[in-house]
Amino acid sequence: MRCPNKIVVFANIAILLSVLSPIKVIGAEPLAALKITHIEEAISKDVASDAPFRLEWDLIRNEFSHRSPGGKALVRFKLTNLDVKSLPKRGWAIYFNMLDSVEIASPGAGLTVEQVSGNLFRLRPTSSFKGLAPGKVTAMNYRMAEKFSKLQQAPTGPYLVFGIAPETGHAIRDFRVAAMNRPLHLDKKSDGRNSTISPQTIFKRNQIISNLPEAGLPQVFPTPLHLEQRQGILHLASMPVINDTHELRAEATFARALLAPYLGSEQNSKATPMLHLAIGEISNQSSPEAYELSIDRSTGITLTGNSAAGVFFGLQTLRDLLPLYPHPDSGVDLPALIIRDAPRFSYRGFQLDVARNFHPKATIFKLLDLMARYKLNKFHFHLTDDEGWRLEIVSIPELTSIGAVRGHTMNPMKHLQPAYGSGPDIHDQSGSGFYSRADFIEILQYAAARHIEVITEIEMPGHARAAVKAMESRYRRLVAAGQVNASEYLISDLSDKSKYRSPQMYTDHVMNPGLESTYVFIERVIGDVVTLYKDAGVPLHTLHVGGDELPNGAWEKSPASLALMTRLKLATTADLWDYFYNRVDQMLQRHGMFASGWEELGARKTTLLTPLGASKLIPNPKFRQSKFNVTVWNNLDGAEDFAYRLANAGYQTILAPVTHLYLDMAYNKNLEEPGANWGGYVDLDTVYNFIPLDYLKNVKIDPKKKLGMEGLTDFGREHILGLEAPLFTETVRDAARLEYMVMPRILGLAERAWASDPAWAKEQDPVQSEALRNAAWSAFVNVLGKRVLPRLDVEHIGVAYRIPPPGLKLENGQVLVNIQLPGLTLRYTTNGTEPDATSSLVSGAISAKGVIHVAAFDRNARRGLSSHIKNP
Ligand code: TNX
Repeated sequence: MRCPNKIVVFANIAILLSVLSPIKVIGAEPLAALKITHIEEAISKDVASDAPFRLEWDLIRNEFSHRSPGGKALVRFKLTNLDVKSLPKRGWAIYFNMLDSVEIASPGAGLTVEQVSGNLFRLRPTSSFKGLAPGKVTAMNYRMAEKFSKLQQAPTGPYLVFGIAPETGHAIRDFRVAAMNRPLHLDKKSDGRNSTISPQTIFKRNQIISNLPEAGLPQVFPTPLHLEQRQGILHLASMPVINDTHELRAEATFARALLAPYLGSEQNSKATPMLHLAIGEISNQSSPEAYELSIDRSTGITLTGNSAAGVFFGLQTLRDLLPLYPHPDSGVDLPALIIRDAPRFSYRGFQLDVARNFHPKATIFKLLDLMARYKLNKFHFHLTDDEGWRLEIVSIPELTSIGAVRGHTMNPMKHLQPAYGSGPDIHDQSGSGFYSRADFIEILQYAAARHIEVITEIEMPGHARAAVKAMESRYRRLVAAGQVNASEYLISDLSDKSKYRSPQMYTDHVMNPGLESTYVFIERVIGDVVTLYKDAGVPLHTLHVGGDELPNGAWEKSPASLALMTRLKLATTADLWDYFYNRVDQMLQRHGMFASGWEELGARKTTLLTPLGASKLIPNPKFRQSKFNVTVWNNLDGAEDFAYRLANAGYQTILAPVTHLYLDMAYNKNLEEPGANWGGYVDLDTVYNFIPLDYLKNVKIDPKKKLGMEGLTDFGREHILGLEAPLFTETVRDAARLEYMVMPRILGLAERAWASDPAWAKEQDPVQSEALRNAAWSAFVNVLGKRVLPRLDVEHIGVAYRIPPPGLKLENGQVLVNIQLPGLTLRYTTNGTEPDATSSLVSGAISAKGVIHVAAFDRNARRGLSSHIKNP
């Protein structure tokens, strides 16, 4: 991973971050080590050299007042001139990204902070700035609109621009985010309460987990529907002859690849029983993904699927039955058994956002492999958003030549500006990038071979800034060239005076439904996507057409929208919304597809008469008869039951609640845990605890509010297609971070989506239910820690799953240690250093005195987050 700016973080945070962060943490570098360039020399050559400045940022304090009980953060920038020349009084600015808006820019010391666009801000001198002599330091304070509770809220990707070379950005590599003195800084009452998850709290949480003997653990993950152990074992001495049919050629190849490390690739038909692969009928199971796997001493291995997908997922089960470590010389012993298995839900999805930060094809392949391994079958590909358009559309090259490039420019018609710390360089690998036609076809085929459907998302009408800017640029270029049809694909009304602001702070990012060219554009994109699937030889059933978060106020002062509303006698912009999606739906239908979208696709914003003016989402009566698939993400603030209301109204519903399944939420509130927190914190057990068809049962809602909420009806049940875990990537810049956020939480999703409703979820008695849940949870984490995750280690796939921090407790002068994933190796030190692969093993209570640092390690000696405690 490349990062344009190293963040230097002091002291303990630095150590923690070094485990976690894609941001490279460096020690305090001596000044001499920094490459100091004469900035003037660079400017004269128009070279984007690094800026010879040090920038420091820190939180002064969170402030809580009557007017802002949620808190605001008072923060500070400090700038040190490391150049041999003075920084002039004016004619420069430092750009950076930041996820929060600036509330008060107090122009202290002649500096101010202002928003450029979206999450791009700049620090610049005001008229009272006196310049900054070499070696001198200046500082300014400002306020953020929210309290500071996650490191991700700190600025990222700073760079300096001089007015005399306004297109050249000089990265400020010496950028430091100061350590937070947590209790004082972060907590409302400055007493440390509630501001962190301590090792003691972790210990308490982990106490319900028993360390179970490996031999008795369930062998197959996710839990199969029916498993019957038989007498005896089947011994395979060499690669079996695989008996398959033409439709199962790919599965046979996959089976051979699975077995080869254990048995070599040479077949010996006399010595080894056969592996029969077949498509047949699995009794009482209608799912095409159902399979039956029989392992028998005399007949060998027989795997039958209702379709090839069933056979494929059955092979994933066979993999689970293989020993962890291959011993090619001694062959393989498999337990005699029969497994009859089928998924609980037909939709078992994972969503990846590659717009905010681009992720290369290799990462996608790795993810698809992981999905297949855990029997997930829908890859929702969030390819376009405000900060990037990542799919080559041959008919409209500007979408990627402009919309897939981020870097410094003052001219938004050239390419997009930096976002999420991508920095000034247009070659930043997370800021810029897209999948070419060939790449995308390869991805579609790779997924199809694993029985995964790729659901392509083209975001509209909001979250469309990359496309809006690219099309505006195209328009201006063609107008300048005197072309008559310059506006062919224009999707924004250039005379729009509407005032709105998206959650990502954009004010110019929506497609306009009043322009006919908007529909021409969408039709063209759909047409190109259809061709891509056709060329890949992969069936296309649906396109995800976005729909989320159109801000209030959009379209309202657009002459084009207003003209259309007058012409069609539409009363509100909500009617205009219906008109827009009706047309999009018709286009999809002409291609034989149905529309998928975020929940807003099936929602209508209404206004409650009492209390006056409060807005309420209702299932949109207009599209009830449609085949829309809606991905329901918002289960906050009165919308807790909206997913069920949609399903009850007849919408085909996919549950993706932010509070339980959003993988961009941090695991917990500790500052060093990466991720966002607007929807709460999502630990492994949060995902595990989700009860798909009765989730109101165990979510925290004010009981008074809960009373009026709708549960799922039997009619609604028929419309719940399944579950999806989305990963939005504002804070995910590289593969290691991505894997940390996905794994192991996605395994909680896999279990919920594939396995039957667990007994604890159905049990009505709360005490019983709790006891059942604790036992099931214990088994689950033991399976993960002893079978599922070690297999990835042993196969050297290199998945950087999160290794949790140990729980610690002081008792009778000893330190007790536990861990969320039993099976990981625990090591400790007593001299204040971080444990490494040679540190002492934890083999019971630790009686050593001093500050005890403990960390868990995987089977490749990769260390997780450490915890420490003082044993006086
Ligand atoms: C909301 S959830 C969004 C995304 C953001 C995400 C961050 C949804 C459909 N929209 O645009 O990336 O929050 O968590």
